[in-house]
Amino acid sequence: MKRVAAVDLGASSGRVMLGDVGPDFLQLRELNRFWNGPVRVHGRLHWDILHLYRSTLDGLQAAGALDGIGIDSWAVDYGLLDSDGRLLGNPVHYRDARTDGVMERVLEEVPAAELYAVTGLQQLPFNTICQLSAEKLEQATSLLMIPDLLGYWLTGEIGAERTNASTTQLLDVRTREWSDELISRMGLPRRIFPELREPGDVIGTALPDETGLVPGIPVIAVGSHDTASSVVAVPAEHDRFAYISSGTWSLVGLELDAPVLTDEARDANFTNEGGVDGRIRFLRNVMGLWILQECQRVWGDDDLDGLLRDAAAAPPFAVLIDPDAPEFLAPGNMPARIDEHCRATGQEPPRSRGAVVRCILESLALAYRRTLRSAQTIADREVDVLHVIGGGSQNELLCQLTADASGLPVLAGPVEASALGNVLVQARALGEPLPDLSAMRALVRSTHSLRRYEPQGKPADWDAAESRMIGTR
Ligand code: LFR
Repeated sequence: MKRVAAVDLGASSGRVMLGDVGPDFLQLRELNRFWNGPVRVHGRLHWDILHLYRSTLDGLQAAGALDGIGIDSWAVDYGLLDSDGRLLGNPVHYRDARTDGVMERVLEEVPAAELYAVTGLQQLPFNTICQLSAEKLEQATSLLMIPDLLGYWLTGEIGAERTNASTTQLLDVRTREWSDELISRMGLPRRIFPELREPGDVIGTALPDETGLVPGIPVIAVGSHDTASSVVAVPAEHDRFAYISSGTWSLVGLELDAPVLTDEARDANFTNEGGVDGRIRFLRNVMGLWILQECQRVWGDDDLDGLLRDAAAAPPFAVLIDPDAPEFLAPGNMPARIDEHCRATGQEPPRSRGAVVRCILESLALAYRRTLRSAQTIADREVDVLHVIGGGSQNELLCQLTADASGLPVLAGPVEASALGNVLVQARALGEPLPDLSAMRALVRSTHSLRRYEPQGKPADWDAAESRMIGTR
């Protein structure tokens, strides 16, 4: 039996979870949960990285003795260190406007086809490559992705874990090494890209004086991209599955053994992110519950259950939006943006909160349907079950609409998929007999109950809705 802590930082909340893992045992207990989100200072959106670190330490200190600590977080963002190993400025939030228009400049340096051939990554305006192009790097000696930065503060060791490094758009998807050629063509200093590490590598030992933790706890690299960790915990029984890692974002796709780098994959903006055990996460970012979260923030309404009840009672297919439209990316007045989007597409804006929520969820379900269909065609892989994991798996209305829209049975759960993937990879590194992903997934299956949603309603209604929906980016 191993006793490990998972630090799992999402865009809207962070948590430290205690994981007990044994041959037939897998259990999580929450040690600390804390707010996370953008902090605007002089017009720039930042992460409050010291609050995240402090809250992480609070959780870890509460755990006492541990066999290991693993850290995962959202991707693409980073901290820069100076030559004394100190943080140069507060990490900037990927939704900040500093990358507006930068992608176009990047593509002038390296045409899209070449960039895709090397990295296999979807074109998103906030990829690290774009952020670095909007950054002053003269004083920087190291770039550390968020989990690597916290790992460095805990242990003093510098490095770059591969699954998260794969989201920078500067890693070669085939060799899984930094692409020196891209780095040089982008005019970026090679010195800032640290040595790569693999999920399961020991980063170092947590420094007791610095951290207040019990001496001798190893900090272990996991799938440090939260989506990589959550895909580890997909409780799949066979290969014919698709997944939606559902939270602030909906990451919709397949797990593959090798990247798909065809023109078709690039045109459909599919990404080939690095997974644990060298797998490929062939997926697309769909805007996700972010739009709903922002509506709730603007309304000052945290009664999600009430909103979902109203949405369930609202008339179906009244209005549809393209959730991937760029105007939904930045924080702001989402209900007003939805109204504007509706007017611009010749639709009467929704009149009640329930109708707005219905519109968001149906539009997400349609985006999932389209993404799942093209993933199967492009990767030439048929699926017969859709796993929905992460916080969004608790949203019953969304799960049902997802089953209806996709025509696939949905298996919902586990909720804490990233934390589970995190503790499983640690447990294996510490010697628990979990030889491969199937063993880890079998353990999740036997210890967590899933909820099944069968497709209902008329498929023709969804066909009609899809033909009404305008294109995606
Ligand atoms: C999900 C996630 C996505 C990534 C986005 C931004 O939490 O990590 O995979 O595209 O956040 O980093």
